[in-house]
Amino acid sequence: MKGHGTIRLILGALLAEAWDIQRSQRKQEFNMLRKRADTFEEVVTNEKARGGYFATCRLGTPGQNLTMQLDTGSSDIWVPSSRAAACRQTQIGDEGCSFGSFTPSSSTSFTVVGEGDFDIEYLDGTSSRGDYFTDVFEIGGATLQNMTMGFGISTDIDYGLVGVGYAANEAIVGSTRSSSSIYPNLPVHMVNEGLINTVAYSLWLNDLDASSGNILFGGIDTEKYQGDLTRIVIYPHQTNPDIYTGFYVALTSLEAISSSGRDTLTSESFPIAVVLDSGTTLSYLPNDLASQIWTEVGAVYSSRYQLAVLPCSMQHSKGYFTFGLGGPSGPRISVTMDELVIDLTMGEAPTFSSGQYEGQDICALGIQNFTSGPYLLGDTFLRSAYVVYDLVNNEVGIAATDFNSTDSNIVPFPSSGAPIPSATVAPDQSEVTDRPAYTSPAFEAREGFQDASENENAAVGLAPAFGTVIPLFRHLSTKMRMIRAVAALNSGSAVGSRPAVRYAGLACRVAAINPPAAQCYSSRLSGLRYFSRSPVSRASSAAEAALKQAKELAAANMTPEAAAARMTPEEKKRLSMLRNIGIAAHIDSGKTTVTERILFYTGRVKAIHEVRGRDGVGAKMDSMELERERGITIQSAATFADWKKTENGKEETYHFNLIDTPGHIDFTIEVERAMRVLDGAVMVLCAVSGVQSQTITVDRQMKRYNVPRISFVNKMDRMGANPFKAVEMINSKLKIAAAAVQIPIGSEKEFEGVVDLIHMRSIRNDGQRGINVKVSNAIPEHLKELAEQKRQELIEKLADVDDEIAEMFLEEKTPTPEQIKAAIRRATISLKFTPVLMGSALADKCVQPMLDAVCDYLPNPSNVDNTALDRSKGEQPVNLLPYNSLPFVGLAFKLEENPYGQLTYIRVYQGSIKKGQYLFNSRNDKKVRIPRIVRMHSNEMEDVTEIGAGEICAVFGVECASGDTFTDGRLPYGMSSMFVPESVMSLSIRPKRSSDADAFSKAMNRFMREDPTFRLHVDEESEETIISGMGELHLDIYVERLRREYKVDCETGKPRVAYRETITRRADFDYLLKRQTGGPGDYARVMGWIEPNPENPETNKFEERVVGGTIPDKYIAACGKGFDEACIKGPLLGHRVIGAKMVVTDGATHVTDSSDYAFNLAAQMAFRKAFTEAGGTVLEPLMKTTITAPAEFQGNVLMLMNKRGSIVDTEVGADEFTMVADCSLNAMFGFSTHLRAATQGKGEFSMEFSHYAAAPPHLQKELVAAYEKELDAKRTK
Ligand SMILES: Nc1nc2c(ncn2[C@@H]2O[C@H](COP(=O)(O)OP(=O)(O)OP(=O)(O)O)[C@@H](O)[C@H]2O)c(=O)[nH]1
Ligand SMILES: [Mg+2]
Repeated sequence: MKGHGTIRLILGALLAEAWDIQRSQRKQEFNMLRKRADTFEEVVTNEKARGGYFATCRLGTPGQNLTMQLDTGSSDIWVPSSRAAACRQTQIGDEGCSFGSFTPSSSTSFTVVGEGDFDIEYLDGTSSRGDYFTDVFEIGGATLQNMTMGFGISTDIDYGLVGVGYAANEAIVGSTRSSSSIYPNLPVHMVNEGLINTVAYSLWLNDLDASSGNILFGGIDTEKYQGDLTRIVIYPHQTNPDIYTGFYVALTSLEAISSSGRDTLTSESFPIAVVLDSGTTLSYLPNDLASQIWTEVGAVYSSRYQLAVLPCSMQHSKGYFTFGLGGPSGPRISVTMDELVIDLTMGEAPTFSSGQYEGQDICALGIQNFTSGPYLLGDTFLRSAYVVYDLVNNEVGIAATDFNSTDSNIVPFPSSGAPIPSATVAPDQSEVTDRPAYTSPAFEAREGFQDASENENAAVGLAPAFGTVIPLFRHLSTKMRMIRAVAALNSGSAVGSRPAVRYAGLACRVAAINPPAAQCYSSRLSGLRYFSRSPVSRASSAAEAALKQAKELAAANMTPEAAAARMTPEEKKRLSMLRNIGIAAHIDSGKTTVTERILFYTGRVKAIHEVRGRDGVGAKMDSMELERERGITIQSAATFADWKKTENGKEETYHFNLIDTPGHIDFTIEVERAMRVLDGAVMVLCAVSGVQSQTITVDRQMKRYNVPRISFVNKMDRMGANPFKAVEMINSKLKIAAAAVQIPIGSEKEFEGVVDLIHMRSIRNDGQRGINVKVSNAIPEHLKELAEQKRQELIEKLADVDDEIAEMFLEEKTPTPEQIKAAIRRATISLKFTPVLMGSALADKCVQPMLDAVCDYLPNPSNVDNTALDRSKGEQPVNLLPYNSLPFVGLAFKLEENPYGQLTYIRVYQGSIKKGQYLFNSRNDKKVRIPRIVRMHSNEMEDVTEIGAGEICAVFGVECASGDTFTDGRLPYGMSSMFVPESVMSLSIRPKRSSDADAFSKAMNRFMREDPTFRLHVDEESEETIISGMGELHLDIYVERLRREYKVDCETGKPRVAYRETITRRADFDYLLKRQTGGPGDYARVMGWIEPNPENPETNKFEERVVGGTIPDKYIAACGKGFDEACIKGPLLGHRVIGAKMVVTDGATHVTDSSDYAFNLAAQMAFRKAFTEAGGTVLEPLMKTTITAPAEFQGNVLMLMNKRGSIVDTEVGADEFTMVADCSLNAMFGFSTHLRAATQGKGEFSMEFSHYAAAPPHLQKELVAAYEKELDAKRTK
């Protein structure tokens, strides 16, 4: 059958014309060359715009050229009439279809044999009707007299078809037409005419990027496949075992394989009768199997396109599927992802407008679902399988296609009924009747499928040495790789696209304007065609059903208003007492120390242990051995606690979920994800240093996720402590209104407590570890004036951000403590203000008032806006409300492996979950059972049976990715993901002992799963495993963890910098690619210029300004892809090129030798050649480096810095100075040692990526020379 799911486009007449001329000239040559005795070979061309393989045929006397689709799913040849209405759309000149159509009056041998008897309809609802006629038909050099064919007078398909299926499947069979008997169709006629020996042929479609393949009548070509050709039986007609109607074979297994593992996918329907159908663009499998495939690749169902779609970039995924046919010992065909990601359009690809793939190009997945048979293996499968169709023995021979084949070794079938040459029969085919139990796979491979990005930092799977084999990719020659790489960019991006050539609708929408789906797929099948089941059922696929159900639900009594009205007073109370908070700040400001006090005062820990404490125990929240040793936090840790707050003599219990985050920039992702899910934060500042470099980073993160904060100035016991400086710095540097709500009583060593400016009272700590809080209405006499002044400042600041206070201020009224508190709460929650508290965690002073402030000023879950994206409404944002009675929506924000298994942290946004309940991952609609729910207390956990709306918990046994949304299946919601910063540093790594390879790859997989800023890839050239991350410390920690947690000692290379390349001025190019290699050559000429991209120095741009069509559009797209490809590996160092623009203005083509490939290559070469002239430059990352050290070392530090970068700012405090410099990352390796030496170990520094800038000339020279040497070494190897 033809084109189910075919993407058809109305091609411009120009393009079609060029194509036709080219094809007919080539064909003549070809036929003369390739004709062999007993076999006939015809080149078939992959017409992506029409979703099928086309051959050029000749009809009539004299011959009329027609380009016709080759279809193993039907059995008739038919041609459209030149007068058919469908042809008017694509007409060239006055008459005819662009792919050719038939004019009977111009043929002297035309004879009508069945007037009005021809009537065929295909599975996608398209049809053709008219007469049967006989005439001369030529294909592949074979001429057939009196071939019976259909004449499509009334058709909605504008090209002819050559059906090569069983004759018993002809449209006429079983119909009530006057001459309803079988006639010899093409393969049978070829045998009857003595042209071939048996009714059999082989089909080689080659890979998606190759534009052509071939059909070989009467033989096989042993050069076109790899491994053994295996024979399996074709299923006969269901009710009559003597009749064969289609190429039904048994699909008996399916495996998904990627770098992260391998899954066996199962189906209720195994063994599945699948039709091998070259006329179908995509493949269609039963729902249960298709949905597992979608889960593996992260495809989503688009109701707009009525297809499972995925980002086009998934074509780079290194995962693949292995199809097992004909039982356990039958042929196995692997289909890689680059064969399964199909462009939706020939022009600009549509993009996801929201959701997890927002902004990415949309492609169709090559495997779709049908709710019932016939299931089809179409071109997306057949390209990877070399198939021999033996219609006499009712067998097919299958082997993996050799994409790389350039040779031919044709073996004809010796006689009629001879078995397929060189093929062995699959044993145990009878075992295919065993139906395996349907089980949900663990989706081990899913993670690996997602490794689809193509940049140098991307994880593209582990080196084969570490247990991952990536077949198919490994035997490719260099040329093949080139060609594949072209396709790798084949995402229909904006390059040179003509807006007119766009997505034109699926299957049957060429002529009709937006027909409803049901109409589109309606079945009007005539005759006894066996593919008669209407795919209307497809519209009610599982995914759509879920969306429909969700819509109904929304309409029902599930509105937030309805839920709010139903909310019980207990639930209202529960919510108002809940706080989800994070502690975030600059390195070493005392976050973990503060958290330890919180745990102690709330009774969660019995004793306080210090970070780097003498007792050697370490703080509760720094549970990792490495954290305790180094005295730094590496991973954020979650805990929960109940805080009893007393207000006006009344005690109330608040429930806190709390996350302590690391301060070091290398672990910034931990802060990022905490901020993504928390409702409020405590920003800790050092009383001496105030706002520091990391405070600024953390501030940015809080702002990114709209997180309200209170500020806590810690270390008030330190020499030089000055909380007011910190307040001033928050105002000036973070640009957020801040005012102290306390002032210190005593300072430095004499620091004893604070004056609460709101109630004008003093607060001191008392008892063991300050466990008691003593409040007194007496303010020390010497502080009264300062307290009044600071209270006034607080009110004035509030007046700036709060209308109510502003009004009172104007009216010169003094607000009451309650009014002040209410105003602070309003202003804090609306992100306009932060109240500043102070104390000393280490000295156990004034932590409790900070906890009261968390209750007073930070929001409860119902005070913050959390939104999800409604997939059923084009990803429209919808508010989530933390009511238990609403359907469940939660976000998995962090994954962690612990001794008990995979732990997933979930923030529950609405609804609740119970232990044992099922949830659905909204990314892939996969259902998971939640066997265990816990609340985390650092590395310990407490089991709970239920968790309510607004809470944070962790669950076991859930396979997902960080950032996945879970629902209870009632809402089609997803949530936006978080920001993941770029990594700037990488190093090569290798386990010292080869026996550690398994443990190494296990560890790496885990680290990547847990930490999105940690990436791994294998350098294709050196085959080295390269890890990359946020900095030296980040990578160091992982190497150390490998050693400790996995007992794997590693050798690491020198840390490397992620350089970039760019151009600085315009340079013209005129490049001619002309190669002749015996067969068809390569010819492309491109002219234009390259220049720095004026719009964005970080991105590249391709522009087409060709006038007069010297380069046709399709080659323009190839040029664009060539440019993109050239930018991946820059000419200077092989690093990515950024900020370049290529403009193509002119060029030339050759009738036979020009191709996408040639233009792609020409554009690449042109770019590379012009690069030097355009001032090609190496860019290096500059790091914003902040150094703080005692003032006496300023001179030393200045000397250190002079060599490394330019100083941006220096601030000299009482006894410390802070220097900010933009430094070359390259110069900063080993800096900590130098800084330690220069400051007697008292200096500190932090580093954060700032921007890319030109590397100094001497460094560029050095780098380029080293790269060239490396290349030379490789060439001579
Ligand atoms: N003098 C003084 N030192 C403190 C205070 N609070 C914490 N420290 C010390 O500061 C150092 C860092 O404390 P941590 O609690 O680990 O700081 P952190 O912010 O959690 O550090 P990272 O998580 O690594 O960013 C430790 O040596 C603490 O003992 C304080 O109030 N006063
Ligand atoms: Mg810490």
